[in-house]
Amino acid sequence: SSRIISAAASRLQHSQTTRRPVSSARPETSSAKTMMDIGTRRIFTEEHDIFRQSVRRFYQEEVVPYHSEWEKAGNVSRELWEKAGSHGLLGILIPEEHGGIGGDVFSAAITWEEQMYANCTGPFFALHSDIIMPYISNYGSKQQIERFIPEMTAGRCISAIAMTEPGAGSDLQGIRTYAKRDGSDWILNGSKVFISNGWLADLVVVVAVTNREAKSAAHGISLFLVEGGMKGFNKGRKLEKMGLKAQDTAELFFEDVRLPADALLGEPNKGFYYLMNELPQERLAIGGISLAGSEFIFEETRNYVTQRKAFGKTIAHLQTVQHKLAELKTEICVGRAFIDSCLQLHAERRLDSATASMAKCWASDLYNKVAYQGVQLHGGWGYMWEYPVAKAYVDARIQTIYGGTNEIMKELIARSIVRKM
Ligand SMILES: Cc1cc2nc3c(=O)[nH]c(=O)nc-3n(C[C@H](O)[C@H](O)[C@H](O)COP(=O)(O)OP(=O)(O)OC[C@H]3O[C@@H](n4cnc5c(N)ncnc54)[C@H](O)[C@@H]3O)c2cc1C
Ligand SMILES: *[C@@H]1O[C@H](CO)[C@@H](O)[C@H](O)[C@H]1NC(C)=O
Ligand SMILES: *[C@@H]1O[C@H](CO)[C@@H](O)[C@H](O)[C@H]1NC(C)=O
Ligand SMILES: CC(=O)N[C@H]1CO[C@H](CO)[C@@H](O)[C@@H]1O
Repeated sequence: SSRIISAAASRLQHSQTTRRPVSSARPETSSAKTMMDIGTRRIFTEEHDIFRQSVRRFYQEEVVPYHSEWEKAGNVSRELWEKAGSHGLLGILIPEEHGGIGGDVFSAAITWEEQMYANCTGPFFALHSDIIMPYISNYGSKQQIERFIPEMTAGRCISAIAMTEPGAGSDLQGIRTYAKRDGSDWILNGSKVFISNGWLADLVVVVAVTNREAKSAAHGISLFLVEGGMKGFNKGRKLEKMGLKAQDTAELFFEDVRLPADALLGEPNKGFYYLMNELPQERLAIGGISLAGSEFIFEETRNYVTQRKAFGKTIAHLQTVQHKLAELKTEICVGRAFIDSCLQLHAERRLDSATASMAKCWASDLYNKVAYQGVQLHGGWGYMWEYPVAKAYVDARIQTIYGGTNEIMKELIARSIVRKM
């Protein structure tokens, strides 16, 4: 019997070595030297590493040196968008035949992560590329795709999506913005608030009621492509926010804006259905952004405590500090495993709404926790704007609110639990 066991063991060993030689295994975040190391995580390949290197360089050269100036101005430059376009950082998930890059979700995730690792939250490329462009690519007509997608990929057409109104956020069915048919045209009336990229936007996907008599509000909502410069479309002020200082979050006003028939995206009264279809990718992006933000702040904090001295030693010598770092690292690595699993599922088109909601909810809560503890471990310096941890503290705060609040995420998760009862 020992012969049988050893034969089985050798077969097992053989199959393991042929499957994946141990020497080429990519370390996971938990055993990597730092959480931002290139060449880690089994979801990526060497091609992804090369791409990550170029994205990292882009952020260091084109974004970091100018970000403080943009924070003061309340918006990034248009030039930056065009540079991002020429580096192939926009529209990664959009098929090449539609004018996008035709990349995979792992490459898109690299751009989310590298932006957070550079601690620069001004340009909301992820919203443009991975949230808005899919609406046009998936539901747009041939003409709409040809007209907008290549310009968006090039960064010459900056986009926003306008759902939220002063009186309706979580309850999207409560919106009042109304588009009335007039012959083959539409006349759009209403206002939107908290619109990311809103100030710079050349193109806004506007969510409006088109049938007030629908059997439920969800059946009477449509999406419109509204362009900057259209008569009656006015941008209000850039809103003064707690964080995301370089992000141009704005108010938008529509006063009898005459829209041609081809401004309608997809079919009339299907808007709510389109929104529901596309939200998992938005939630995965926020989850991925939040988790990468947590990793960056963890590393900033680790660096700080190993340099900062108190009572004759670095504060990293204190066991309470070590335990806090151990706790945060464990939670981040647990979160990383889940986010990477969601990326993998999404690559296989198997990420469902409840799972994406878990990613968004968990990772954004974690980001807030890591930022809170990071500030605490930095002491008074953590309260100073010049330290990335101070920026992260306020930038993390929005992640639990936009893209559907975490309370709404729990509603969606819960629905998938009790449906089976
Ligand atoms: C910086 C920033 C950027 C944004 N970018 C955009 C954008 O680009 N486009 C866009 O359309 N919108 C955007 N938003 C809007 C954002 O998505 C909304 O603020 C968010 O969905 C919450 O809506 P609300 O502000 O109306 O809050 P409310 O819906 O009024 O919620 C208030 C509180 O009530 C809770 N609540 C509401 N309903 C329920 C429920 N059923 N169960 C339990 N709790 C509930 C909420 O969770 C929250 O805690 C942005 C907001 C900010 C601040
Ligand atoms: C902000 O955007 C405007 C265009 O709307 C532009 O003129 C300005 O240069 C931008 N600010 C900075 C600091 O780039
Ligand atoms: C749009 O609103 C204005 C004033 O708020 C109103 O006079 C006008 O009739 C509205 N247009 C439509 C098409 O409802
Ligand atoms: C560590 C790090 O990348 N810090 C950068 C954070 O962003 C600011 C610009 O807002 C840079 O000046 C820092 O170098």
